[in-house]
Amino acid sequence: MYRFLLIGSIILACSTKPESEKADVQVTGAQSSVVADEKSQGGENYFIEAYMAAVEDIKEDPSVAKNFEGMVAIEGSTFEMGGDNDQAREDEMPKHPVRVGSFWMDETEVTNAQFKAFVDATGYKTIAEQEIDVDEMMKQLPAGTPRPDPELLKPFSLTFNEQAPGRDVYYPSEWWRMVPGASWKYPEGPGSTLDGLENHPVVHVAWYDALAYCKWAGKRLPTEAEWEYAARGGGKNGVYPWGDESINPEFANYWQGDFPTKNTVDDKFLKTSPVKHFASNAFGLYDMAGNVWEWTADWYHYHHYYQIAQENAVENPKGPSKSYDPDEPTVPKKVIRGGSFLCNDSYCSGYRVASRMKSSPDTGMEHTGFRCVRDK
Ligand SMILES: [Ca+2]
Ligand SMILES: [Ca+2]
Repeated sequence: MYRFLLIGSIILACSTKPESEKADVQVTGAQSSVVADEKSQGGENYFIEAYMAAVEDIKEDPSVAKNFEGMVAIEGSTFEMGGDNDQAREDEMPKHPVRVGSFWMDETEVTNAQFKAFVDATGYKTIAEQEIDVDEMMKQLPAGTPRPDPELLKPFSLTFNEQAPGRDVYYPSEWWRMVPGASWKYPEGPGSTLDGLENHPVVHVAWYDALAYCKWAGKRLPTEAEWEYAARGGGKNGVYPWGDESINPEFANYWQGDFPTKNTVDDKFLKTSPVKHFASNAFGLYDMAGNVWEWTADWYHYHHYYQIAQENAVENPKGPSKSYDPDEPTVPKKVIRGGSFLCNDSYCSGYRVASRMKSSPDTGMEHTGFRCVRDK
């Protein structure tokens, strides 16, 4: 999903598509080429400049930055990064040696209470809460594109909707719904609250929002390599943070049943769960499998491991300079890790320690959060 394209596609849909297709948020090549090009990776379109400016405005809070409570010290080492079992996808290959330095990592995903403390201190507004600057948007669309109905461009975020059973194929564009007013504060949209969710991971945060939080806290996002090393908890070739035993509802918050039509909720959580509900891995890190996906610092590139794999361990890799996702080649994406309450073996198996997924950095979703690290 790519917020910038979603908005662009709404505007273009208003002028070029029949009524019946207006709700279709599937990104097409034609739309993508109009509103996104390589520049968007360099932060040169208006929106990304604005997002980065908001991050730059955030000041580190010295009292938070000195606080190591809730963080785990991780000793650096060399490990084998990449796919371990027959579920591994092409982008997890080849497995290759990587050396990461020592660092501190948040033992849990950043919670709603923690994110609220950040917002209270800084007044930061997440991307999902921001009004869309239609004038700027129009400048980046073909001349003559009609102005959209402002009602269609209210701030929104994406929530998941279980699908009716009985079909052969389902598409993400159908199970994700643009909900006006949904944001980290109102995870299901207007009327929903965070009551009782203080200790759940914050969601609907875009990569830039995560960056802003990390900066305030004197932290940073983990690299993809740091994240995988941490998830493995010192294990060598384990498939999951706990080892090789198949996932079951006692180990993590994921999706039991048929995705995306029937969640049997054997783990008791339809959506997010309180952090630390499930056991930690050997490093003392919680929810490295499931609950919510976690942003990493790195761009996603499908062939990245082939590009860097060598016999000698790569030192502290920081990801490729450019993103490439063959599914949506014009959309730059960051790596997300660990899977979410929506993952199961029939769909993404994202809770495997080597599993890679990707998401556009301007887009918050109901199943995506983050945790931070600090140099050691
Ligand atoms: Ca669940
Ligand atoms: Ca997680």
